[in-house]
Amino acid sequence: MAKSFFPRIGKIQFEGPQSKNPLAFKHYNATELVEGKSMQEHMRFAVVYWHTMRGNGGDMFGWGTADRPWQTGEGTVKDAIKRAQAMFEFTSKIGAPFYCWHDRDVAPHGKSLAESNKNFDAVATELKKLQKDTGIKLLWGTAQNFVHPRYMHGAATSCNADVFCYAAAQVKRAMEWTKELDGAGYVFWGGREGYSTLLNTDMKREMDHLGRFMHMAVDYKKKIGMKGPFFIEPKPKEPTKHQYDSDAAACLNFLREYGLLEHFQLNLEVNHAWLAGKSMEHEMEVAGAAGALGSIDANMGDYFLGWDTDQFPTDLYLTTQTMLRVLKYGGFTAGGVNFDAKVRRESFELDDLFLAHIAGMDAFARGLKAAAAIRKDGRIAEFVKNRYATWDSGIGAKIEAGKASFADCEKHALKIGEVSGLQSGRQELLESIINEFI
Ligand code: XLS
Ligand code: NI
Ligand code: NI
Repeated sequence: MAKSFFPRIGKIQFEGPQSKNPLAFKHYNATELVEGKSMQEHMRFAVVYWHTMRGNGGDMFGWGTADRPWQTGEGTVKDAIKRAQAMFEFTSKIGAPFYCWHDRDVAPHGKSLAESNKNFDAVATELKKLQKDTGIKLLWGTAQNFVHPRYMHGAATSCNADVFCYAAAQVKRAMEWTKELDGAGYVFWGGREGYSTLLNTDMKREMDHLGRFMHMAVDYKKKIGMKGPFFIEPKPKEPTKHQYDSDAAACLNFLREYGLLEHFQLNLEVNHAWLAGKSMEHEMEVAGAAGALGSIDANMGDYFLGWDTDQFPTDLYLTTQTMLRVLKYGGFTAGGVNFDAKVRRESFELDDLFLAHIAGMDAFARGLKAAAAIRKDGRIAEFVKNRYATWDSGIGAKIEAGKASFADCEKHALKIGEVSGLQSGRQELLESIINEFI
């Protein structure tokens, strides 16, 4: 067995709500059944390679702060393999069944595409071995098409066709490895697919290129017999001013316009929803209603900072609302709860990685339990159902069935003379009912 990176920490155990042990779960009990399914199966937690392994706490104003013993060396393939071992040790000890990567988190950039591919192949071969040894699975893979300077104008939406090809080649390889590593899905987050000024941008042409790119990906997926779904991850801004995949509705519109909807679902991220001025539950409803709720990137922002702070999700209202939607739409199949979250710059110790994931996993466990209890209680669902009662019979039912015209509506309105029987929306009551369960 390789050297341990977390020698002082064993496998994190469930100790129950009374426990004061910071390195134990108080609510996440992997095997506990909720609505007939284990917590582990409900949530399908994943640890991310980028923040957890590669994040160093650096920001625009300061150097990295984080103690990360695997971040040593020259950034060689050998170092990357050591880091992979740290990743699997961490993920095993925290008890998450899945992990996620970008190609370039895993292995170093080479001087050419061929060299980058070689690096990636070498580390991914080690990942395969580590997956086998630990039983940890890949939730999704993705290509990092935004860090390198070649992607300054975008990848699939770059003004330069050579860049498009480079990006396609990277996605091709990342898809191959996702398939080889049995990834449950594959993600497209449009890193720099967007623009900063229309003065230099042919937006329609860029969108057409993005549509083309996605069709090429779909074709390649068929060709290699890759099974899991593709996910698009919306985000409205950062790094560009206007990202094309701005929110769930914009992504669905893009997918419909380019005839791609049957091949894609959405991977929704809390902080991205907030940047779009939307709540996570709104985004989930939009995706769910279109049959495209695929997976979630679990994190949260800060109410007072307007950027993607990617904090660990510890807000119980958020996790409850999130799990209410997950349950409403039948649970995850290929997707899961992926912690696209990073510890604060001040939380620089190794233990903080564990503490943060425990906080997030416990918050989701409580959210799941609260959501199940709210559903069992039934008052909220019944309220919503009754609120639409006028649509269940008479003129309402006729309209829903497509059997009424404007003239029929007019006749009905003339007959009743005025609307009576409007009922209160009871928002405050409903909010206090939610509070009963939190
Ligand atoms: C960045 C995104 C990114 C994707 C994967 O804001 O959240 O991390 O999840 O490319
Ligand atoms: Ni994300
Ligand atoms: Ni993000």
